[in-house]
Amino acid sequence: MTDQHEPSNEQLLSLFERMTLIRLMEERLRADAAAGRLPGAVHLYIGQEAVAVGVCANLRDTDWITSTHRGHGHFLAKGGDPKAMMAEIWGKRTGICKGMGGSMHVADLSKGILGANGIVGGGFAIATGAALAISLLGNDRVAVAFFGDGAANQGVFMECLNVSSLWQLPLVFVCEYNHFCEFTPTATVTSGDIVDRARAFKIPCEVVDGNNVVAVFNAAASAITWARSGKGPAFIEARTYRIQGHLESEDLFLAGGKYREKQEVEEWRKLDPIARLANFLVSQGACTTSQLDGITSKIAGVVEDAVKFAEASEPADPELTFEVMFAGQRP
Ligand SMILES: Cc1ncc(C[n+]2csc(CCOP(=O)(O)OP(=O)(O)O)c2C)c(N)n1
Repeated sequence: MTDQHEPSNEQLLSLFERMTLIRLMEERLRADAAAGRLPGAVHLYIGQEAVAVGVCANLRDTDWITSTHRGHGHFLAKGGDPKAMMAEIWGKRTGICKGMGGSMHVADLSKGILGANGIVGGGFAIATGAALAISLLGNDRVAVAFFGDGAANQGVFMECLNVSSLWQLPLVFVCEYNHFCEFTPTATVTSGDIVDRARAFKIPCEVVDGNNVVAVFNAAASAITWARSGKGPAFIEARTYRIQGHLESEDLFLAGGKYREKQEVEEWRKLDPIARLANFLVSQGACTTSQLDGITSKIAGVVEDAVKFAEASEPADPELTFEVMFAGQRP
């Protein structure tokens, strides 16, 4: 697509901070889900933080993203408010959707976050529509569709590859190849390589190590520059791994069954994107371990404040249900 855009040390530290925010928010959600304190399901993004952060670091507030059911990382990476996200997941009226959407629907239009989505593949057409709007309005925004390797088997993916290429839309597809579709290893339900589907539509593609935030940042910088300059869509496949279960209560679904080996998870833990970035920064002399520890402690405080805010907030207003479900017309 275009040449390299290496991040500065300052940018690398900011990537570390944003990835740490996602990780600590989710570690806390994990603990609260296990303790039965959260209403509804949570799908955690632990291990995939480099993808959302590496891509969104190249975006502006005015750019659009669509997300998935595993959407906390995208929301925070794009600048969503941690307190408002936490309160939403807790089902509180101070949440970003007034507690009506929960984990799978965190959205903030003021930050260009068109929403997490409980419909697998639901983000493709929304992002394509946003990119069509950008194109018709003639501004220099871009739209990014984050999606999973499972979603790539939905038919709408082909439709959106086709029209975005045909109409040269400013759209970047970001496939997060985390190796699983719920409890099914992707390789057992996917023919060929997902990236070849985009290539067939003459869309420029790059496959990157999704646990290396610098690699993702560079690929995203090229893809976003390409799309923003009116050359049409671009495609990134980020190879990563889902460390947590499909959702936090997956043991109830599995009823003793298993779909992967513990050893495999442990091997991927060694490629933890946050630890890798920390090692890189320290080995390059870009910062010291104690500086990184300082960032982590600061973020732990942000997470604590978000939880306190959510806990202290009032539950969602049941009356609002009619308004948001029936667009003002009560049955
Ligand atoms: C249209 C639709 N079909 C099925 C489901 C059930 N479902 C929820 S998540 C999921 C797997 C998605 O896998 P992938 O797109 O790879 O995302 P990941 O969970 O790995 O992040 C499925 C089949 C759904 N939510 N929506």
